[in-house]
Amino acid sequence: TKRCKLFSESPAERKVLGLLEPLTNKTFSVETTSDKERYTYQFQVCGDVGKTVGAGLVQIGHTEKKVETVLGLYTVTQAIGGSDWVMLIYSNGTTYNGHCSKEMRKAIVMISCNRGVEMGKLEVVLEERERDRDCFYLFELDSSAVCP
Ligand code: M6P
Repeated sequence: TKRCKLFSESPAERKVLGLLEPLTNKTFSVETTSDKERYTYQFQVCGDVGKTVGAGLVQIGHTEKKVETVLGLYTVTQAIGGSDWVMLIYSNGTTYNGHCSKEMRKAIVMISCNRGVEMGKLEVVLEERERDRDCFYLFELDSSAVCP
């Protein structure tokens, strides 16, 4: 997790991030199959996915061009930890063209304690884009790494 750059470095936040060490060096992938658009999402804890250096979470379209959109950079990370969960936030993704006042995309990954799995499956929860600012993509992942 050393490769993650915290938005605002603090010892407590660095410690929270350290909990995720067992999840590093692995690319988590998930495909969505909504009737309108299909996407593959790729995620790494403090590591690169896709073509953009620094991208920790990307969305790849299923069209011929395979358009790749950065949802967040691990070089702009926030980590918030609770008793049995860690919320990992990557900011400064590709800017929206028509939503959210054209701000940069942001990805939130909610990692929850599950003693039964070391690394669970990445799941897409939702994309919130119907607001002026602070839009986000939300994902979930289960892992024993964040268990108390
Ligand atoms: C793509 C995807 C969607 C996103 C949309 C936003 O289709 O990344 O997840 O909601 O772009 O479109 P725009 O940039 O026009 O606001």
